[in-house]
Amino acid sequence: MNNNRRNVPGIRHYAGPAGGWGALKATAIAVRTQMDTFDAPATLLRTNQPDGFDCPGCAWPDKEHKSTFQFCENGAKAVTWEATTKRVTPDFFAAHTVSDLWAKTDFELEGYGRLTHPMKYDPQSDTFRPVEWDDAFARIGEVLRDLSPDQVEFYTSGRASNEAAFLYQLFARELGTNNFPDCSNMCHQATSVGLPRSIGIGKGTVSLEDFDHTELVISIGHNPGTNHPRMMGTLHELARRGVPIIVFNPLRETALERFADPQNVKEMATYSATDIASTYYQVKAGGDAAALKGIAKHLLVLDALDHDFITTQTQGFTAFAADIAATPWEAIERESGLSRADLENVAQIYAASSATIITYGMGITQHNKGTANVRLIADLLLLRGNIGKPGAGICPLRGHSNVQGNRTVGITEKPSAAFLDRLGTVFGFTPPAAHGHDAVQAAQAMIDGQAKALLCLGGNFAVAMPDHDKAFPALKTLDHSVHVATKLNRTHLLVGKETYLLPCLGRTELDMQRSGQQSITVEDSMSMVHASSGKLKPASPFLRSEPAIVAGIAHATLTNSKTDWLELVADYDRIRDRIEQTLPGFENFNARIRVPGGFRMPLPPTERVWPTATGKAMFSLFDGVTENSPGEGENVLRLVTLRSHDQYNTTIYALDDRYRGVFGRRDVLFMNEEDMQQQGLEHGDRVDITTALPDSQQRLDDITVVAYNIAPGTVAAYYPEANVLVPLNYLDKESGTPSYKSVPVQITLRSKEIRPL
Ligand SMILES: Nc1nc2c(c(=O)[nH]1)N[C@H]1C(S)=C(S)[C@@H](COP(=O)(O)OP(=O)(O)OC[C@H]3O[C@@H](n4cnc5c(=O)[nH]c(N)nc54)[C@H](O)[C@@H]3O)O[C@H]1N2
Ligand SMILES: Nc1nc2c(c(=O)[nH]1)N[C@H]1C(S)=C(S)[C@@H](COP(=O)(O)OP(=O)(O)OC[C@H]3O[C@@H](n4cnc5c(=O)[nH]c(N)nc54)[C@H](O)[C@@H]3O)O[C@H]1N2
Ligand SMILES: [Mo]
Repeated sequence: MNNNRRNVPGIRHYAGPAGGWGALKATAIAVRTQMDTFDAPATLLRTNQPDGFDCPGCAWPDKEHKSTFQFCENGAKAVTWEATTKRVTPDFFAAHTVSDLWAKTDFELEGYGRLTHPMKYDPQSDTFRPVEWDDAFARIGEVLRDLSPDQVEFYTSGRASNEAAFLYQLFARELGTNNFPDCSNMCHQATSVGLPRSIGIGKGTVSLEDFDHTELVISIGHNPGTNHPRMMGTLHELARRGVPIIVFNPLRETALERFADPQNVKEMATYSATDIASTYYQVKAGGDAAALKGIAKHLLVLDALDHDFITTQTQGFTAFAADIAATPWEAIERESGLSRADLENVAQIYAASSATIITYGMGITQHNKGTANVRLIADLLLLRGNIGKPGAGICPLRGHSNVQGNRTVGITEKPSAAFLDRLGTVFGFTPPAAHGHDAVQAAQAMIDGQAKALLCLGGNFAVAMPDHDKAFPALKTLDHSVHVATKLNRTHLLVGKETYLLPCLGRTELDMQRSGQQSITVEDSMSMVHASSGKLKPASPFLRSEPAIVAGIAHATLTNSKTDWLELVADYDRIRDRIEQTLPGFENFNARIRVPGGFRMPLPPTERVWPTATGKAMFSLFDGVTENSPGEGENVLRLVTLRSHDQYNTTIYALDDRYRGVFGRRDVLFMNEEDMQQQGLEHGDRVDITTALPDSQQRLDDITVVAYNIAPGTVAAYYPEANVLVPLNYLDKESGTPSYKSVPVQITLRSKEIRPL
């Protein structure tokens, strides 16, 4: 590392392990700034307990939801952010016009606190004004009835409960559309499309118990120290047991290198830590397919295959093996940025393991060959029979805490005919058969003027999407937008002709309906479904639950519905009964969620039953070794957009990214020193970034270059600031997932003067 670097405000080298005392301190700060400290300990202790609420932070499971409280800094931030004592009241809105609010940062907007009252935008005063719930429902119903159903987009963010999501999809389908853009379209859609083709189901196959029996973990393209913090406990345990953990990631992520477990008294007392990755390969962004092909290539040479499994359980092996054998090492090395010797080494370790788990995240899916990437991971596992045996399997790290459950209960723009049939039979209507819009298609429909209304069950649709310059103005042309939300964000400020802001209860809060206190259910990354019951006093007496809001709108809109919506939400057991009648896997739903820990959804591949078209697990063919669009021009680098340690998607908790050594700012571009030298750049230089794709005019100005331990050829910047650089049509054609992790960019020097903070 170069020791003669200039001093750049807010940029410091971080030398310690992840976790440890730093994590405890950060939690204390989160509590102090957001919550009444008196309530905080009790609230945090209820997270992921049998009678408590499910952590809204991530979808990593807990040991049967029975364990003692698992400390988790980012879980604590998610909880305190929701349970904050700050409020956004009608008085607040009266004092701030929407134009004033637009000038605030995303960090400030959410930082004002919880929404307390249903609001309607008033164009005359340019403010949101309070409205009565029933008036809002009646007017929304009137508008929706007047539109053609396919002119309405029903967005979902994956925090919604199974109960809310099920009612929401029923409502949209009774209205007559399958337009279900959702956060999953920007996230694990490549998994939802790729895995069914490979193994017959779009979900991971491992359970927490499998981690107890595994002999090798290969971790590709995810950052658990920040995004799946409870997974660190598992990785820590494995590392101490001597299980090799091989990491593929262009950035050196601190938590994957060294972690001090705050639950481990000895490590805390002695300021020691555990090495996590046994080997760390800094693959180029988008170079994973090449790396996976390299590993497979050597495995074939070693003949370290499970021939019996391949013969009896799979199809497509011959073509797969021929393609791998024909892929030259030179191409593999060039595209992955890794050496043949390194990849052969991984193949050898893989060959020696009799039970392997491969975990992966956005580093795999958010590419223009995301679906093909996912399938290559499945291929590598199939080669050694690593699906459907203890200690082995595929483990996609899901995003939002219930994004998987949302999909299970019907949030999809491409529903199966069997599901629609059943839904129609149970609820007495004919659901629309035509496929609807995903997230990018919904945005495009708004840009083209075809979509007239947008309903958002949570989330921050416009900001999470690529290409803000196109998406933002499009939202403002809508006739009607409705946002069910806990906190204010920028999407809400993109007001259409008529816009409603409907405040809802969060996970942590007590949900009382006519029959009494309610629980909701969620499904975690490992297909465990369990109940979650909030206990805190709601942020305001005017809040309604998400199921109640959806039912309220549906009741007001669908005047001929055979469903008694208000009866359904009076007792969520009734919603669950309907889910049980509609969907396989929910037998005895209400009884089974009353057992602590809940139950697991059926996962046929774990028993080597493959619900694919052929009844076999299917090998895939990855065309070549590269991404689709290499970009144009000189000095093109590949931009990765990622999350800091202090954010939850578009929610910015604070401006630090402790483990990457960034404090009090987010306007940075991480860059390898070799690339900097080649382009004549210095640490601290200010640059402009432009997208290097045909016809693209995207740019992001005045970003500070930070010398970083990142693979050469790869640069990284924060999401959502860098979303302006991602073209809306730059995506994985198979799944529609935007290529947030591989945007070809060029960098030009703007100023050598260091930007003060
Ligand atoms: N605290 C917190 N928790 C969260 C979230 C949050 O924002 N904050 N978000 C939630 C959601 S919705 C999701 S989807 C997950 C996201 O969890 P992650 O999948 O961990 O998401 P990212 O931050 O986007 O990080 C991706 C990682 O992939 C690496 N990477 C980037 N490109 C490539 C590549 O081409 N190849 C490889 N091998 N690696 C690459 C990056 O360096 C980074 O370490 O986390 C969930 N949990
Ligand atoms: N460049 C780039 N873009 C990305 C990504 C990336 O890696 N890079 N990642 C993508 C991914 S993986 C995802 S999942 C999407 C995320 O997209 P979204 O899910 O749309 O975004 P969030 O930021 O999670 O939404 C935050 C908002 O949700 C609301 N909210 C919070 N809790 C609740 C609740 O309990 N109920 C309701 N109704 N509302 C609530 C609050 O108003 C808050 O402002 O972004 C995608 N965009
Ligand atoms: Mo996500």
